[in-house]
Amino acid sequence: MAKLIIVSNRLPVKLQEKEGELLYKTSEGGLATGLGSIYKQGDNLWIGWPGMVVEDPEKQQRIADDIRKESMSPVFLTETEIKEFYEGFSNETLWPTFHYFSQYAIYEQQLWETYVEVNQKYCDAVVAQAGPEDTIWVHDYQLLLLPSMLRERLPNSTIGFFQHIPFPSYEIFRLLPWRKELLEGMLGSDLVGFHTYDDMRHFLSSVNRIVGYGSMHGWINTNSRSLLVDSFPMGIDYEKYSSTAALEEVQKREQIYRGNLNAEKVILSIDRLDYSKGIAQRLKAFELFLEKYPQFHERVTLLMLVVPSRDAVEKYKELKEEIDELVGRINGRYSRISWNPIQYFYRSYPLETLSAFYRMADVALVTPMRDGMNLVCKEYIASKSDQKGVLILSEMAGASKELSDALLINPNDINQMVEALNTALTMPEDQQIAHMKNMQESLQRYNIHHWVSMFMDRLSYVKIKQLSLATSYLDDATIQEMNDAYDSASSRLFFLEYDGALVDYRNRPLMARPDDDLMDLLERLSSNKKNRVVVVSSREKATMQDWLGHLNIDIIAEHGVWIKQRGTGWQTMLSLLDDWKKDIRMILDLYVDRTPASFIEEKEYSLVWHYRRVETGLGELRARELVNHLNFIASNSNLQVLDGQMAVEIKAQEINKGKASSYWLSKFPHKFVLAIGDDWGDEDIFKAMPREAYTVKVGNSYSVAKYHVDTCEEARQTLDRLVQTRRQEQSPGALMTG
Ligand code: GDG
Repeated sequence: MAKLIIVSNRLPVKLQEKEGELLYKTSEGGLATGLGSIYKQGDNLWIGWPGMVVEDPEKQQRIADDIRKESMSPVFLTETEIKEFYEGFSNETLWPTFHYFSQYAIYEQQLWETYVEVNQKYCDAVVAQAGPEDTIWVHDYQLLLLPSMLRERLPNSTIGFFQHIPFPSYEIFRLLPWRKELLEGMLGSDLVGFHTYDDMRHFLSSVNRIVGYGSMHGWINTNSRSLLVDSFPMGIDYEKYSSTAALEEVQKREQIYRGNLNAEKVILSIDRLDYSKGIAQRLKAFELFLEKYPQFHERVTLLMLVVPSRDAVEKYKELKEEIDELVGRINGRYSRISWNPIQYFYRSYPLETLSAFYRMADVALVTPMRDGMNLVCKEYIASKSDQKGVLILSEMAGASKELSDALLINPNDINQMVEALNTALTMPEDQQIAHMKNMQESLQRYNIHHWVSMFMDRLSYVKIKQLSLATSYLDDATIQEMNDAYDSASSRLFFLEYDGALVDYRNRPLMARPDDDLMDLLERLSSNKKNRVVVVSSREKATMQDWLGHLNIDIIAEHGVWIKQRGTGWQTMLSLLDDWKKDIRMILDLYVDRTPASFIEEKEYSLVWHYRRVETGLGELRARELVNHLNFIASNSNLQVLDGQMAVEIKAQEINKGKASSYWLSKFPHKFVLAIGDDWGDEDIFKAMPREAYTVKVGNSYSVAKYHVDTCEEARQTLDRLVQTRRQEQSPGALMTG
């Protein structure tokens, strides 16, 4: 039966060795907490690092056997890998960059290389366990390269990727020296998920600007596949937190702690030690609050838990020192014999204790500078059995997008934080309950099970959609079949689109001149008497004449306005008016004025506005505007607007490449037909072809063509193979003398 394989840097277990005995302790952290409830179902498996360096192969095997019973499989990392891959590239390069602390980021080639190697190690571990039907769900920023590594080894597998931390804006992401490789790594997925819409749009914008793939409603087309990017705000195991909070033992603990704290009101703060969590800023705000509102002295205590994390990394050591100093300073200034304004603990606690703290807290102060989601604030809400309590939440946390009933603050605005504390501590109970109720209802519905099923449903949907969009890849078997059909045919017709199918797109249209190899290929193809080769283009006839006019081929130029049969001159079969051009030209000129680096190409019966060299994003924006504008005008005339590759073209409606191609089909015998095209306009050619024709699209976006190849190079190779296998036909003399 198909299974789900979860892959993350860390397994949800922490391995320790005490006096020769191996101990397995459940690990903290949002991801571990979040997925804890699903990976043990059925044959599901979680692959990751068990949290301890183990070099002895025998011991490694023992660990693998032990945790297999818990549906886990280990990836063992060496001391150096932990240092360079985990502490180094993941936590000192990616983490600060993705949390908008790029001034803390280090860029070291050695760390990057280890990051690549370790991602490869995870890939090997997954490939060793994965069956062809399995779904692989990769998690987080430590494994950004894994989806494309897996795609290479398991091309047909279902791969989802979820990023738990923010995805920064393009302006920040572009600072990374390995930005392109990282994005390409993620693009191996079928579905890429983020917590928020903002993360998603930042990712799409980086993909567009750095890798060059645009997107439509979250779909990215990479030329070889389509994948979806979407947002999935992660929920918590609501039931677990609300039922733990209702336990008698937890209620007893709450009473004991409250008595010990000796404070009327408790403000709670819980985080992993991290500069992104805004712990120092929060302390400063609390200090100012005590200064500004002395009436709360001896009445309010800030209970601050900081869970030790990454303390081998320099920046975290510095942060720990800063927090220690601030707490010392504030307590030194305001403490009384019977009251401490801050109770600070640098350690982690069992769930029941945490739950008692959540119950006890009158206010939860969750003020990260940046946070992908933040689960602590959600757990606080779920633990509030009596619905009393106030959440102060940073608008920089992903959770703020859902929890609009919280007091939302900007963590950089210390005065706003101070006022929010006062508002929270003085909020009437009925208001607290109203807000809490709304938030509880929402979190109950959008819980962790909902999150998992949303992600998995979407992943299945992507797979189905991919199949319905796909044209089959032109594989060796089909090429062989095509060769045989070619071989036995007494007459053959070829429709070959020039730009994008025979020749790659270039910045300037005139730079895409045919190269020697292409000339040679066309000559060889057309020298066979049974072949009739038609090169199809939207280009002007003068250019086509200049470039290909001397060959023994037929040409369709300007979408079919002009045609040239071999051995004859150019002719147009349409008596078209071009008096519309003057008015449209004026509109296009306006767009050139507004869009630096765009330009107009004027053909005899059409006009094209090119935006290939325009700043990414701006060109697309203007093109949308222009298409709308022109469509409005075209609806009352017989003009047609083509939204093409980095160009918008407007032409008379009755002209299209399909109609022109039909002329050849009606006039010349054809026992074998091959049509190759690449873009929107070429669909007309495919549609005009007889059923038995071979129709091939370059690129893998939706098409009526039967087959696709990925590049112009492959299209040329396909033609080359036809000519090569048939060489004997063309030069029988060579055979006789040979
Ligand atoms: C990343 C993203 C995103 C904390 N102290 C103790 C303890 N915890 C548990 C909490 C909570 C988890 O740790 C912390 O989760 P967060 O979401 O706040 O933060 P990260 O670990 O940084 O997680 C984050 C998350 O991934 C999920 O996508 O929300 O933005 O940075 O569950 O309860 N648990 C126990 N004792 C403690 O002392 N048992």
